[in-house]
Amino acid sequence: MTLAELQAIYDQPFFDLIQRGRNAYLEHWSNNEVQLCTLLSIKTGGCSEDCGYCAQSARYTTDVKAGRLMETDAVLEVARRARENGSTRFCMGAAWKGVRSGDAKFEQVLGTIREVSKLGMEVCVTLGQLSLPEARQLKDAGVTAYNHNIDTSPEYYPKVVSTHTFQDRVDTIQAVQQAGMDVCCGGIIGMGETVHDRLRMLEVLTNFSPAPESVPINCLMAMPGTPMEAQPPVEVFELVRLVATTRIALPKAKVRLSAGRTRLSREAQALCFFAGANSIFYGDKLLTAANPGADEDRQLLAELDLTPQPPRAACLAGAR
Ligand code: SAM
Ligand code: DTB
Ligand code: SF4
Repeated sequence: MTLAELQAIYDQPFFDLIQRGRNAYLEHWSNNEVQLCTLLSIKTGGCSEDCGYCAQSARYTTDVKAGRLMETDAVLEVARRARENGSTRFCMGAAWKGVRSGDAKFEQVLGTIREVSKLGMEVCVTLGQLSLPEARQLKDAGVTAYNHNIDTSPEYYPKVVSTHTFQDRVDTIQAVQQAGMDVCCGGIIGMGETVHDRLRMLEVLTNFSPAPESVPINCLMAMPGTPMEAQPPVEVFELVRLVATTRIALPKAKVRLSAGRTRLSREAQALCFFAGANSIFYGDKLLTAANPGADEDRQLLAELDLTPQPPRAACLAGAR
């Protein structure tokens, strides 16, 4: 899609926009299902990169304590619990600039993935930059999707990060596509960017080939100690508009209402679901920051008559 097309969609009267989002959703998805994904930070903090929003960067003094790479058994325990609680996707994140074949830590993660993938959930990892060999190894180990966000427009990106480029992000995404993994790619709003930047980000996403399988929309969680600690919260109707526009532009993608739900009212979240969001992070913690409690989310979904999306048949087939 072109920027002008996206702008025209976004600028419609609010209720026309969310109705179109709902219609695009109904055309492509089973009615009223929301995918539940659980996140786990398997390697927290101490990251070499300077992403201005991130509490895990070693460059900022934040509340995050750097940790070591988690052992496979400890990860498996969390993954099993996530599955028992109803999650059908498990996403493991590492605060790394990237990964390289042959590196002992990467080998350890591959071993962990081989075990987690036996549980019958979609397996997602987010480990930073990689090239084709690493992408192929991840795919062979059982990863179904790789999360790597472009985060904002190409123009605004250098204001957010200086230690790698927007093109570096795109190169990693291309390697993931070449290896045949699903791409999970979205961004953050509320970092001081304009609506134009948000739509430019969507323009880039719609021109990926293939289109991303899922699109996380994060609202900035202003983490104390980061350069963005004083950013004001996102305007809720701007979030709903972006969700609807994403749903219309990428009708087959899972649109994941991601970080920042702790600041959203139940009513605001309901509007996001109506506009086309059909996935959330589920469980009390994101990577380092808070998420609504699982009980609270279960209750909200029940009151809205939303049901958890079942796991994909292909994932169940591999399950023990
Ligand atoms: N290091 C890897 C990378 O940069 O891709 C993986 C982990 S990184 C924490 C994953 C994503 O989390 C980022 O791309 C960003 O979109 C999101 N994120 C991190 N901190 C955030 C914050 N404070 N608020 C909202 N989203 C955030
Ligand atoms: C994504 O887009 N959001 C998730 C996941 N992909 C890895 C991470 C959100 C992180 C929020 C801040 C934190 O927990 O530190
Ligand atoms: Fe490191 Fe990823 Fe955080 Fe950037 S977003 S500082 S690469 S963990």
